[in-house]
Amino acid sequence: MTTATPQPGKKTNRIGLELLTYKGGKTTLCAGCGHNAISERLVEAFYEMGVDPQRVIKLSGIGCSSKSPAYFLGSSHGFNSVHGRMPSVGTGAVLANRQLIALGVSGDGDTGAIGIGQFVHLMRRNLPIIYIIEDNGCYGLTKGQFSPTADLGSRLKTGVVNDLPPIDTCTLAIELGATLVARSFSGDKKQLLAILKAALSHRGTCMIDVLSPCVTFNDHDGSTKSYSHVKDHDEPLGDVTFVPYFDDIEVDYDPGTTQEVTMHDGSRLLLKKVAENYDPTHKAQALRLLRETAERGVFATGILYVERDRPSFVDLLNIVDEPLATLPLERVRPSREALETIMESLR
Ligand SMILES: Cc1ncc(C[n+]2csc(CCOP(=O)(O)OP(=O)(O)O)c2C)c(N)n1
Ligand code: SF4
Ligand SMILES: [Mg+2]
Repeated sequence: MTTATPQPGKKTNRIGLELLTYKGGKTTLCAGCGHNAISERLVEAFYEMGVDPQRVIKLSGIGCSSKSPAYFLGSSHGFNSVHGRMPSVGTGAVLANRQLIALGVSGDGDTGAIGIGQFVHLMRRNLPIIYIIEDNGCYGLTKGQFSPTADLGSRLKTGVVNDLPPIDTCTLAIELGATLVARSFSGDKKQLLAILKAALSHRGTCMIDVLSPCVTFNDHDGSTKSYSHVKDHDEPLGDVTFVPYFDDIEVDYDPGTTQEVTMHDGSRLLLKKVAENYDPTHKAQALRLLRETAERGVFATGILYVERDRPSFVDLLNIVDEPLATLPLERVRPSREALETIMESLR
């Protein structure tokens, strides 16, 4: 547990920590990169929710996006893994210590290309993890080649046209079993912050695809992942408001147009609908919406799908509450008699 001696006059959160405690190293990413804005929202979300940074493990693969955990939550645990292999490292970490709050940061290349096999199995397990894809439609770190989320017909700076259809990671995540799926835009501070806070209250896999323009290689006319294109083609499902359990203030909303989802810890997610009759707990409807908006060339943003009551992977495995990582040897090593009984049963 992070200990804090609040300084008089310094603003702190509900566990007595200053915003500074949630920051990380100075970014080495390009100025204006969407990934930097996502790091800033993560700092705010963890601070405002009063999460103890020492309970957090940050996980990533390889890419500009995967470098970004160095720029927030400097006192948390961290594991910068091999390209596309973050899901298996994260699964191991959560199973070894179920008390950890796991935050995975990946890129559209790290997830959609080399890591797609690991990604699909992570999504179907409902492991408690927040999995963010910082989605710029290209391999930023290796100079901007198309990634598998690049839209059909989008153009590189060099004029090369993408002639392959994209993978929609939100569709994939919903189809496979992730229990909170959202899409947002790095430039939409309010929406992204509310989604991150909701994710921190969810018990299961949260997959958040954040459109995050690469200003150096993919921010020109002809790109569908540029700031101007995303701004013009963002179709929010409505306003997302998040009320944490410890901050149960009255919210003024019209029940006819707002859906309330109570999260596991008692927090409330209020989804003010723009799209008539959109129900984020209805899987088929969420998949239809993604297909229909993609056909029109727009990005539906907000909480696309949420399922509250599915057991998480750690519950399914009946893992004891006490972290396996801290159990003493005598409690994890079977006795000689137990081993002999097992050997006997295999004869
Ligand atoms: C095994 C392996 N193959 C290829 C690479 C080269 N490589 C490094 S990052 C990267 C893609 C990164 O793209 P993305 O995940 O979208 O991150 P971004 O830089 O766009 O944020 C590639 C292909 C590598 N590091 N390791
Ligand atoms: S190359 Fe692109 S993705 Fe990488 S830091 Fe620069 S702007 Fe961001
Ligand atoms: Mg990328």
